[in-house]
Amino acid sequence: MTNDEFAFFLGCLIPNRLPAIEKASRLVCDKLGIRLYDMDGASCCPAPGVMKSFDKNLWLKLAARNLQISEKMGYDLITMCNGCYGTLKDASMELKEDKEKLSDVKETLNRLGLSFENVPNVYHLVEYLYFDYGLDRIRETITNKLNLNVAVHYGCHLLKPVKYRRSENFEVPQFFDELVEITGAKSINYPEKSTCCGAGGGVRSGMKDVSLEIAKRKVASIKGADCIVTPCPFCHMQLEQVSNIPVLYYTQLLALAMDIPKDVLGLEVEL
Ligand code: 9S8
Ligand code: 9S8
Ligand code: COM
Repeated sequence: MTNDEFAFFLGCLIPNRLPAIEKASRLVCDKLGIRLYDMDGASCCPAPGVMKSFDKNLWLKLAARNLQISEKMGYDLITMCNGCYGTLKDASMELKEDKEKLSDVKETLNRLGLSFENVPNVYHLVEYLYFDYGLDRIRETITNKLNLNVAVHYGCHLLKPVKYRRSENFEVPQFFDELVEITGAKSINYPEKSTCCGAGGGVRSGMKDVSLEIAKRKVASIKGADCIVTPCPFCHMQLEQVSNIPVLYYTQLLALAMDIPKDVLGLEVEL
């Protein structure tokens, strides 16, 4: 259990492509009393489906350099992105569980003049809100109940690998639906709810057509929703390309339920 203070890992996509997600997340965390500290010198996590598939050793060392920054700040690390979570959580667990890997990584970081002693814990903001912060405390901040039907998309790295994730049921998870429903919205079921958005693992860059096909099939299976809600900027960007209903990141939905005005959030969606 932490005391709601974190090193805030932004990753690449949110600051470069989707700054409104950062804005909503900072405002929401501020309301919830969660303090976020910027990580000077952080790099790409690096992306799990891309870098980890090519070179596990380099992947681990680059991830460890980011973990080292959070350790030196004296906080655990929190991220808004499934992919960043996939890398940094899994890297931190591997380093906690494997002494040989840890000493190899330490040696590399030492050569760069960096000391690395204690591997920090890593959280995904959405997982943290549900499993640690708690629905009851979030509920107290909701002043504008939303009358919306929502298609919830979890994405892959929030749920897998199961040994490093916290969901109660990995095939039919509920925690994100519950987080969505405390805003007053209703999570509707749809056939492709548990599938990948089609972007991850380098598919969006390497096989654009296949990637779009997967996203289209997913979105076409959604009926009767006012919007899609995601916990991942990469899924967010991907689904937005093919959706004719708005795609919101979770903290944007929560911000609306906290009655934070749309223009403050930089949101132009009609809901
Ligand atoms: S960093 Fe670089 S490409 Fe990205 S957003 Fe999330 S995954 Fe980590
Ligand atoms: S991007 Fe975000 S997490 Fe992933 S690999 Fe499958 S789904 Fe969309
Ligand atoms: C998806 C990240 S969120 S990656 O493409 O699998 O690395």
